[in-house]
This record gives sequence, structure tokens and C-alpha cells, in this order.
Amino acid sequence: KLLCPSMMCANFANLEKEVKDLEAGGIDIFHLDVMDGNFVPNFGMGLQDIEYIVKASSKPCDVHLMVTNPSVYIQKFADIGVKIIYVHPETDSHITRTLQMIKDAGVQSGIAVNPGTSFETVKDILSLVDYVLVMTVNPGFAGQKYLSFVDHKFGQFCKLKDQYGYKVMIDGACSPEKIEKLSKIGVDGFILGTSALFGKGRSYQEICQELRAL
Ligand code: S6P
Ligand code: MG
Repeated sequence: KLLCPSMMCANFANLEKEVKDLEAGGIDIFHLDVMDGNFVPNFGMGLQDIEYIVKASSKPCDVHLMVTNPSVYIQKFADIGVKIIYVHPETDSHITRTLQMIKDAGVQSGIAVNPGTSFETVKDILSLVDYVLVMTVNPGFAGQKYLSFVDHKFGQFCKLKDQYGYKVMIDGACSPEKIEKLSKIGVDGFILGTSALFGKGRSYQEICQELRAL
């Protein structure tokens, strides 16, 4: 089970402490959301913020690029030292070229799949990715409602994951109940935002232990 805190939900007033507390709590991968105010109607972390977190942490970091023209930024994030780059096929007309760029830069590749994008749409490129990030909210904001029409996609992606060698991740309104249910059907990783981890008034260690036990 990969526990991945979504750092846009962290307390930016004390980011270094957040990073250390989360690591002590036993998280696996830092999830870093990048938003350009164009592909999604919000702004998110920039290159400098990402670099700061990568340097402050001893765990791997991913970036979730919610931006138009993601290929322009691949090398920049690779140079910073992120380990996984997620791109949205919905915003890239040449997604397989971008996925190849990610691999060529020595980074693991992922696709982030919007709620309205079907399994069939991305099926042909599954052999080219290391991770599939299944979005259960429309990307852009924390604290949104889980869209249950996405549910059936987890089974579809999990069915082919061993054959193609990718991991299946969930991003959006990922609550303890969802973690319990989805880990049973083979989902590998969980992006933790306000639904499971942040703003609970309890230690990250306590929460992570409970989530792992589910
Ligand atoms: C924004 C982003 C996500 C959120 C995360 C928040 O769409 O891609 O990573 O930060 O989903 O989690 P929650 O539990 O507040 O919905
Ligand atoms: Mg995300």
C-alpha cells in the first residue's frame, strides 16, 4: 500500500515541519500538484515549491501535471529530481511522445485520467506507463465530492496491471472507507488529502498506521 500525501493540503506556513512529520508518520511518496489556471481552474505549486519539497524530503516525490502542454516542463522537473511524472492524456495530443520524454529523462511515467475519460481511451498506452492515477474528482481542488461513476474503472485498470506492469493509484476524495474497499480489489496507492489525512487534529503517524491496517 503506497500512502501519498497531497502536499497542496499541507500547512505551507511550516512546510519543512510538515515534510518531516509526514516522513516520520511513514508515508511513501510525496504527491505534488502543479496547476496552471488553464487546464484546471486553479493555480498550484510552481517549480520553486517543488524543488523545496524535493530537497527537504528523503522520500520520493511525484508531480501531477495539471497543465496544458506538459511536455514543455518534463526536463525541468526531471532536473529537480522528482521520481514520477503524471501527465493528463486529455491535454496532450502527443501523449506517447511525452511519456517517452519522461522515460528518456530517467523518470517513471504516469497518466492521470480524468473522471470523464474512459478506460478504453487509454487502454492502448498502458504498456508505456509505470503508474495510472485514476481521478475520482475533476482535478483542481481538494475537498471535492467523490464521483462514484468512476468506481468501475478501478476493476478495469487493476485487471491489466500485472500484465503491463503498472501500479494503480486513486486521487480525489480518498477516504479511509475507499482505501479499505479499493485495496481489496488491487489498488496500489492512495493520494491522501483532506478526506483521510490533513486537518484531522491527530498525528500523521497515528493516521498512517490506521490506514495501513485497513
Ligand atoms: C487536485 C489534486 C488532488 C487533491 C487531492 C485532495 O485535484 O490533483 O491531488 O489535492 O485529491 O484530496 P481530498 O481528500 O481533499 O479530495
Ligand atoms: Mg493530484
